[in-house]
Amino acid sequence: MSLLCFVFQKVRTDGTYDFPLTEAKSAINRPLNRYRDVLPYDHSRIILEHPTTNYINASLLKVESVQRQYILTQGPLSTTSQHFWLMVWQQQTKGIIMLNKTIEKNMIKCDQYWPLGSSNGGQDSMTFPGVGLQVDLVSEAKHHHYTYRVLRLTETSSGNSREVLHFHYTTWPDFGVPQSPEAFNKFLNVVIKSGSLDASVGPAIVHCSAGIGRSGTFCLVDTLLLMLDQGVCGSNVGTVLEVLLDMRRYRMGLIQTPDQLRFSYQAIVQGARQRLRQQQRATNGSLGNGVNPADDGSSSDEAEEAAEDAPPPRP
Ligand code: PTR
Ligand code: PTR
Ligand code: PTR
Repeated sequence: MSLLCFVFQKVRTDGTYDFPLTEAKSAINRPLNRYRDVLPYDHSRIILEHPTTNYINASLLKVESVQRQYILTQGPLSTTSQHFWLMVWQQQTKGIIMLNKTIEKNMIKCDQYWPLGSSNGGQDSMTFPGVGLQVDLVSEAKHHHYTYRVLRLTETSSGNSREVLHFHYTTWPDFGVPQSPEAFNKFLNVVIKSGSLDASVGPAIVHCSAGIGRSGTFCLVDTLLLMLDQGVCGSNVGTVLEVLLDMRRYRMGLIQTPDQLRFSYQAIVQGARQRLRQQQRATNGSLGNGVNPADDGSSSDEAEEAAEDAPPPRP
């Protein structure tokens, strides 16, 4: 067994907790779970305010040391898309991070919960009368590995509305990894720059099909890079594993394969290098010597990619 598989095995044994799952397993809520074996613990589940149900398969994951919070959830079922939007509204979420496609391996892995748009042969608007909400597609921009959408969420009774940003990574297979750490970090940078992960807005919602494998990978990489930014830790193996084991207390099964764990390390290292280069460029710029010792020759590529995939403006 390789070292990586050994380490992953340790994550699975040490990172499996026996917290109660009473609500998720109750007869009335069972049909609201996409997978029988992926459930939110009672202690961290999101509680909806609604006359007929308070349940959704979603967990609040908190990283106290850097004040980051995420809501991890399953890809909505056709019966639970309305609960998903109610959660977005009630939690004051600014950004939704979607890491799967609605159909994978010829199977439906997630409901088409947002309007596809008339330019894609769909509708520009969807209504969810059961929760009194309407969702409109405002704009859509397709990039190589992701699509960025602006949606408008309206409470139909009051007419109050909010913009919600939709960051949809489109090339990450389930139980697989993204094409490269660079492609993933570019996406992560766009999400970070939008302000959707900031502590001043409601928790971002991160989902894939089960809301554990790809979603766990996203959160682990983002948190470790934030810790590095804030000087909270070094990116040594111990810290990465400690953070992952702690995250697994909030939602089960985060990171599903040894490859996803390996990819997390690679993306953390690539993201850390990128930040270092940016810092050194900024320092050299302020010194005005024009020399960048840490530059590995990729800066012109980065500039081109940055231009191609320019992050959305901060609303
Ligand atoms: N079977 C492969 C190996 O041993 O190298 C890879 C692998 C190992 C995959 C362990 C997953 C592993 O963890 P688990 O058996 O808990 O899924
Ligand atoms: N029981 C399902 C399965 O093993 O297929 C649960 C599952 C499905 C778990 C998808 C993880 C999955 O991947 P992700 O969390 O990345 O959607
Ligand atoms: N190709 C670059 C990369 O992802 O490495 C593109 C890029 C670089 C995009 C940096 C965003 C970046 O963030 P910042 O705006 O901080 O430069």
